[in-house]
Amino acid sequence: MYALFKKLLILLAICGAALCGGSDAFSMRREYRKTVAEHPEKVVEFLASTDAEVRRSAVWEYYLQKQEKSIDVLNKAVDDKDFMVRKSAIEALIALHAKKCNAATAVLEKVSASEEAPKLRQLASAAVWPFQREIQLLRNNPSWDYSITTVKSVQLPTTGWKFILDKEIDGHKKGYYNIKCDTSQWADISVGWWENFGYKDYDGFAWYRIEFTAPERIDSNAVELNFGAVDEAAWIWLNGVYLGCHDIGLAGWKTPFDVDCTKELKWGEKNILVVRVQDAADAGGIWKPITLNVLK
Ligand SMILES: [Ca+2]
Repeated sequence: MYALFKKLLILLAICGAALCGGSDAFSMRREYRKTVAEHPEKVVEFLASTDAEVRRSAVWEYYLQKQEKSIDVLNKAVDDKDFMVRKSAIEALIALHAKKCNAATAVLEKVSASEEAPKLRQLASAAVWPFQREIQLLRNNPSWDYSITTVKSVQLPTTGWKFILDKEIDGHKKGYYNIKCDTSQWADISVGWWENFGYKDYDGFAWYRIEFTAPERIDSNAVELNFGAVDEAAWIWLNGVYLGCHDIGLAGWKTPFDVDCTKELKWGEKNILVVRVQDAADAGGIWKPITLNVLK
């Protein structure tokens, strides 16, 4: 009987410690706030807290205290398993990037290429990716009340494309999208997964380029390029002008999308379409045909 009573007492003591002690999230956060308020330098002790909210606060506080000297901590935090911790780290990096901190820019470029959450990748990209343009499709134009008909559809060539890998993720800095880009070192490729054209197991960035002749001018209200599917993300230029991107993460590999090129298309002439593709996993590339749609 006494043994049972003793066991019960021990059990009560354990439960009491769990309830009042320092292991639950609220007390961890309380402990963090109290400690950092009294000893700001002790923030480093909380960077690896098991509580994500404490980690997030600590990363941000560390950045506020150390500014440029917080790069190593931020570089680590962008790989945190928690979305909000990564978001705080990216926001701190963006603030440093705005102050011309090159190390922050370099980390953001890495994040904009490797972050798995599309929202965070776009947040980083918006700061460092030099091309920004929202895709405005005729059907999404709020001032367009009329029905839309496709008056002509032309499928772009599926063969005769030029292709180059972009392992350093700097093709845009090398001007791969330019009309006059030297493509003598680019390989030949067709529409289809690049794994089928000798790039087995390649995950990363690559660029595609095709020359095509547009139809003679047709009376129309808009011209759009429809991409059947690009595995997984795509950034598009027509005749050297950025049209926009399709970047919705891994799920984007099979999703058709459209981009407007009403102003950029050269009717009845040669046009140059350039597509930067990112593939993060499995097969990659422009694997379904692209169609030019003339809308009225
Ligand atoms: Ca893929």
